Amino acid sequence: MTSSATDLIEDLFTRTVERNPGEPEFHQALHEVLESLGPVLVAHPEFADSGVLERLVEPERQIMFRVPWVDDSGRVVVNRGFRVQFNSALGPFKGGLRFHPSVNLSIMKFLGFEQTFKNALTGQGIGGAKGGSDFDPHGRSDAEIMRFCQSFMTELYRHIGADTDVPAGDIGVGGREIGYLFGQYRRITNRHETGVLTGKGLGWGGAEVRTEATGYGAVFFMQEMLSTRSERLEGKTAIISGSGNVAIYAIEKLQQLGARPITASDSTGFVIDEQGIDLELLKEVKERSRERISAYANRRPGARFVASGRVWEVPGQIAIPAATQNELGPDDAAALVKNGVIAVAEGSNMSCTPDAVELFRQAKVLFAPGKAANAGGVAVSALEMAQNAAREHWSFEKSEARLKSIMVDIHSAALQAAERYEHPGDYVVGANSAAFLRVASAMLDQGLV
Ligand code: NDP
Ligand code: 2IT
Repeated sequence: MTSSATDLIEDLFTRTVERNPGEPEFHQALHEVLESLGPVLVAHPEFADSGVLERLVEPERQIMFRVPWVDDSGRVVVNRGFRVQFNSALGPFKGGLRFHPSVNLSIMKFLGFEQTFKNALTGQGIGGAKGGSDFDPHGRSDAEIMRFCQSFMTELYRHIGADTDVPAGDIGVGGREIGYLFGQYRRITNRHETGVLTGKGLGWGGAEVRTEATGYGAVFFMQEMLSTRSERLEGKTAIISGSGNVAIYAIEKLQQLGARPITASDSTGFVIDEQGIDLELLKEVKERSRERISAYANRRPGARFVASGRVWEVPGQIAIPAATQNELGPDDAAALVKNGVIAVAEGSNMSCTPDAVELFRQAKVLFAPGKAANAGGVAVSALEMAQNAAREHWSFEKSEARLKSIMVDIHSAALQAAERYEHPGDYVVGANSAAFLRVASAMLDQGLV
């Protein structure tokens, strides 16, 4: 790489950190992307000349708003709502909503920035955004969830639309929440505008496979990575974290393809089940009765609940973190490597810390960043938008086949870009370079906006 490209990147990173103080997750995501773009910038000097990078790191719009609501005891609660509309060069803003007490502007910006690149990788016409609230859904009644969603949408509705910005789910936002949000949008606007949200119910505009898409997609990506080393999923022991949407459907697809997932977790601890996770029981505990993960071990002979300890210390050949950002640090990576892990695919966004990723690199572990491995969710969201626009409803089989081919394409695009930009086999550099090229080219075509 030439020193001018390195200088440009370092200078931009320093300036961006200075003007966005106190946003560590955003800085981390920015650093990971910028540090891999050197070779692309050398090959395409036109991007530096037109200020594309400076524009890419600044969200197009950031919205923060008050969300007042009343809990079941009659008390007024005030939460903060966010929507960071990061980049719409490739299509309407698109990305999930997260309801979790940790939500703040830094987390929204990191997720919106990542989403821009992820969505570009899918090859579809979708820009990048993220939103949510510091609302904690745990332990709240259905009525409280509904009142919160209605208040949240009462502000959000004016900022979204099928051709403007299309939210979906993320942590703490699943089918139930999307239903309440859609209901309020329809009531306020007097429009049954199916294309305004994705992840809808199957009876009112939702797409087959959207629920399963992120987990299934991560497993398809894992399958592609393994095949580059003539390895197969069959017979592999898999270590999974999380027990929400992404984890559950990663486990389902792993089992269908002959692997043996043996762990699941939540914020209280993890379970280990050497016979292989009982998927029906996990769905019962997490999707239907919304209990803590220890309830799984209580009902499953032979399974153990571990309250303090790290799921990454459980031996396995493949790993899919599927809970939250920075859930896998350097000690965890070292434990996985020591136990012989051969491939890690991020189901959660930015699951691994930079030190952990570096350890995987050194140990030649196949490593897929979230923006590539978990892109299946948003990809099927874009298929949902296409079906809504055409007033169609595709079969499960057709939708799953489309998802699979999108994941195969993302894998080969990342692999080819890694090769072209001097880091063969490095999916981080490959995914960042391929995504950057697509977004940056669109921005260049569209002039200074
Ligand atoms: P869910 O809310 O369905 O599940 C989240 C799971 O992760 C729960 O088991 C939760 O445990 C655990 N978790 C969340 N935060 C923490 C934390 N701070 N510490 C420990 N455990 C935590 O969310 P999803 O499965 O949808 O999302 C999981 C990850 O996947 C997120 O990073 C999300 O951004 C990413 N993702 C999701 C997509 C989707 O389509 N849903 C698409 C692409 C990426 P607990 O209930 O105890 O908090
Ligand atoms: O992180 C993500 O890609 C998501 N939460 C899914 C976004 C979407 O619009 O389907």
